[in-house]
Amino acid sequence: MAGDPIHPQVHDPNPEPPSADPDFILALPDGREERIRPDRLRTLPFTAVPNCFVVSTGHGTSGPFTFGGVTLLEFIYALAGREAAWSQVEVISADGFGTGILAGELAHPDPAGPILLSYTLDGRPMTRQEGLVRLIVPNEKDDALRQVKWVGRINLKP
Ligand SMILES: Nc1nc2c(c(=O)[nH]1)N[C@H]1C(S)=C(S)[C@@H](COP(=O)(O)O)O[C@H]1N2
Ligand SMILES: [Mo]
Repeated sequence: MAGDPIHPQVHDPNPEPPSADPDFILALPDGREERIRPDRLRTLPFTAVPNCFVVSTGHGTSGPFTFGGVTLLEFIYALAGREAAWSQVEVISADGFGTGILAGELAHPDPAGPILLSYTLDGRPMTRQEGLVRLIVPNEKDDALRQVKWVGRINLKP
């Protein structure tokens, strides 16, 4: 579907951040919205995932990288509560690029590693150009259509 940020079948990666502002919005299943500052992620449990690759049809494969941050599941539990009812999560950047994740992907992580809201790359903070906060989907090894840089909005869908 052309222009659908959640299903970009092919994509030329955007190298430039859409803005300097790294805050992002969390939309809860009931429609309430909260603005999240990236520093907030540092107060949540830290997980590092080694052997991650960013596989671009443009510039080829880069990595392996160790990305670190909070698992998307821990983030949702901390901010929305463990009892919140949601079946899908959309993670979207202000440049109009995004991906959808099913609850089951978070409940049963792939052996490659859990899906992360990542803010470190090989042990140092990610630059804004690199994403600053970036979704990392460790089992995506043949494309980078889910490795969303510059997370701008997380929508929890009932
Ligand atoms: N926000 C955002 N994230 C994105 C993209 C983009 O255009 N915007 N491109 C994707 C694609 S197609 C690729 S190949 C990788 C490139 O990541 P890199 O710039 O770290 O190499 O980012 C992915 N994440
Ligand atoms: Mo790509």
